[in-house]
Amino acid sequence: MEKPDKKEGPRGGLERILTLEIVRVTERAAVSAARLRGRGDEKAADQAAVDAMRRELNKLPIDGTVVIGEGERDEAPMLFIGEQLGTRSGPRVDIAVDPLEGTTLCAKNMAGAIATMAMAEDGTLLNAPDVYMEKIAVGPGYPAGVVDLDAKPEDNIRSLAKAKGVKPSEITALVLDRPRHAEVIAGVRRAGGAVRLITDGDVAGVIHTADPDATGIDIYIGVGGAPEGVLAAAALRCIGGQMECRLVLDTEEKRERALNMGIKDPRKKYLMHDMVRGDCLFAATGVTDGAMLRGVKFKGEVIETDTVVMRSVTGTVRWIRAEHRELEKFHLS
Ligand code: VTB
Repeated sequence: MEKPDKKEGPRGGLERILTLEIVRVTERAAVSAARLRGRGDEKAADQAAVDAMRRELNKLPIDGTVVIGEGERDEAPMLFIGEQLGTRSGPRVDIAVDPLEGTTLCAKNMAGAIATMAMAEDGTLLNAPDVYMEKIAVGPGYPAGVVDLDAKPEDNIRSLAKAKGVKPSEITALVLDRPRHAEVIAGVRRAGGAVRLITDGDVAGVIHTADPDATGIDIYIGVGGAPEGVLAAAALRCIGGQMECRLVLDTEEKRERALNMGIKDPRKKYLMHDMVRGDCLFAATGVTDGAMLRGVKFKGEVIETDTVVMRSVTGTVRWIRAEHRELEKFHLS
């Protein structure tokens, strides 16, 4: 008898067909948010992306549960953690969403806003509360443990340079431009490394490390949102690389919230495979033009979108430039 192919589902892995389905989801969210680029209204742009993403997710043949979403039920009317999505007739899956990653970037019409989501086998995504998370990430091709979340930034830069076979001065770290990162930035520079600062958008920031030749980024270091951390881990799991993270649970209230989500050790160091334990899919569509993806283009009769979609089972990464001609589907008027 032929063995069921793990790569094709339905018994194992995620259905291959869902790869294209999640592209539709991020495309719709990106188009809806893009209509509100540069209006200075973060909330409205985020809400538009949420509505579109939810509408589309509910059409998918899945029995999905939001594990990374817009917040808990009482604070988010849609795509809240625990919300059930899909037609409920397909495979059970965990869903992580960030309908508009970089709301400020979108509101100010600055580079790098994306609509993004990940889908994984049931019960395999870390259920992270919406708190800060310490993160360090590098791309594929390095020995395991080449960088360490608990090491000094300068030591990580030196270790990475050695593994890459270059001088520390040829290493560039991507860091969110925040006062809390003063010491990280100083440490990278003390080792001789360069820093590239971003104002927002560390999901794409982590993904940049996977292709240093193209992006000029070797390592991501810093404290960002935990939901963004899990989404980035899903992407990196598809394309390869290493990531280490720790939730910042610095108050009793946060520790309590985490405990309610099943997190018993508040100081646990999560490796990529702890955050995304099973097969997963990841997709992101550009809202504004960015280094990774082009933003949505409104061209009268045609809307263009630019999406990357990844699948961990095979490691395939697809870049999908789409021209949409049936515009009613975007519910824009
Ligand atoms: C990061 C970044 C996001 O939040 O996670 C950041 O990737 C962290 O929070 O795009 P602070 O802004 O409070 O520093 C975002 O900027 C927005 O979600």
